[in-house]
Amino acid sequence: MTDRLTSTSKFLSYVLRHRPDAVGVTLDEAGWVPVDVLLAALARHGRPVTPALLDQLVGNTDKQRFEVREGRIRAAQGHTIAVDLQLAPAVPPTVLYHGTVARFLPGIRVEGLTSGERTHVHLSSDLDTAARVGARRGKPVVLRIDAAGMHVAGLVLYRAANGVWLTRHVPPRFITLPS
Ligand code: HQG
Repeated sequence: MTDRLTSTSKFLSYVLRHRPDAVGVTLDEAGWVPVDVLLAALARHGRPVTPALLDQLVGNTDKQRFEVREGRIRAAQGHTIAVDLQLAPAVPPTVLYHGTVARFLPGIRVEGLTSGERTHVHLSSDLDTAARVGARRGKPVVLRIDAAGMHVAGLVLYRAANGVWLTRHVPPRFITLPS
């Protein structure tokens, strides 16, 4: 991505996941805001985004962080504000992965994976993606999650529009730490 795309993507993520009030917009209960309302608000706050740039962000970025539907936009996942994405529970693949770093392992051993500030724990369907997620914080450690076991135990998993898997909590018994 170009610098402009990256910085715009980060600011839009901030607004649509965490702080819509930063530009004076309100999200509906599922996290949506009309595109024209958002673009006007961004311009008013000195962060103008053209429709063409927005199209690029929605269509072409690596992670498909944003969804556009019927003239509205939302973040596909990653929220800290309370939204109900209205995703249907999904049957997960047998194994999912979570990328983290060694300093979090003692907590994870005891509590499992918790969502922290966010509404959900984020899981990836492939090792490489999980390693990249972990690498944001240091040397990545990839945990193997027994997603089939979670499903059988009645724990609910969701697949966001961009393929990220979401769940409220992963208890320790479903986590294999690297040896
Ligand atoms: C850790 C980015 C101690 C957890 C990424 C993680 C992802 C615990 C951190 C998305 C713990 C939370 C989400 C426990 C979990 N004790 N530490 N019991 N349970 N943790 O950022 O998964 O670029 O909220 O391992 O690519 O790192 O923003 O979650 O390290 O898809 O689109 O607590 O954010 O996407 O960190 O990342 P985060 P995450 P974007």
